[in-house]
Amino acid sequence: MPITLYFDGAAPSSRIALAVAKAVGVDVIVKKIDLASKEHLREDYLKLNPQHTVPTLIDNDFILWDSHAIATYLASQYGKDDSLYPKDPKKRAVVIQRLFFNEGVLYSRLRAVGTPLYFGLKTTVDRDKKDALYEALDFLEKFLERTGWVAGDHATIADIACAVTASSIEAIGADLSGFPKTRDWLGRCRKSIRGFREADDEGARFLGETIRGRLQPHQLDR
Ligand SMILES: N[C@@H](CCC(=O)N[C@@H](CS)C(=O)NCC(=O)O)C(=O)O
Repeated sequence: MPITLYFDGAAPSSRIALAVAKAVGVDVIVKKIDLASKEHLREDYLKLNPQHTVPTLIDNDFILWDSHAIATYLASQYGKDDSLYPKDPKKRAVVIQRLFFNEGVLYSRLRAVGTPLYFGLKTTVDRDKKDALYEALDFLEKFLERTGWVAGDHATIADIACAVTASSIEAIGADLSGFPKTRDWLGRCRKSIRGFREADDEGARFLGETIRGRLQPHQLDR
């Protein structure tokens, strides 16, 4: 049975799961769940994922949601080697720490800024939310100082997760000019991680255009 990924490209989480599938080299059937038309609240989707988030992955009778959990599953179950998700306990622990960083800090702060804009509930950004988003980018810039990668000395699923989020932050109009290491790393992720652009570009562009179309001028200036 093919693997199915329930997905809305506007959601960075969906693009993280798809980008990891492509990097691992596993085929998935993508089924669109349109958040804007509330398809994630449909009864059939709630039966799969009562938390009604995207993405959700179905692999035979195995159902999993949360892009970070999906990333670890796809890399361990289908990865040809352990380069995207190292088996060494210490290396793996750093990858996991950065996945938690993405979920709990970087992506969470993007959501706080982006979600009300995406759903047309606001046209401005609160100062504290904007500051928190830039602080998360400061952390990311620091992580990249040692090796140029988020965890360890090469690309892992932590780079994929953080890069999808960073590319969405860039797409909505945040000013990345003060984050040279982040910009350089994002370029390397786009160039060197298999399938990254295919999974990320279109959704990031759509998210960016939607949000920038709603934002009043200079709201995301640092
Ligand atoms: N930690 C989750 C976050 C997923 C998430 O919050 N997705 C949002 C879109 S960005 C969503 O599905 N929102 C709909 C809802 O929560 O009802 C993941 O990484 O998959």
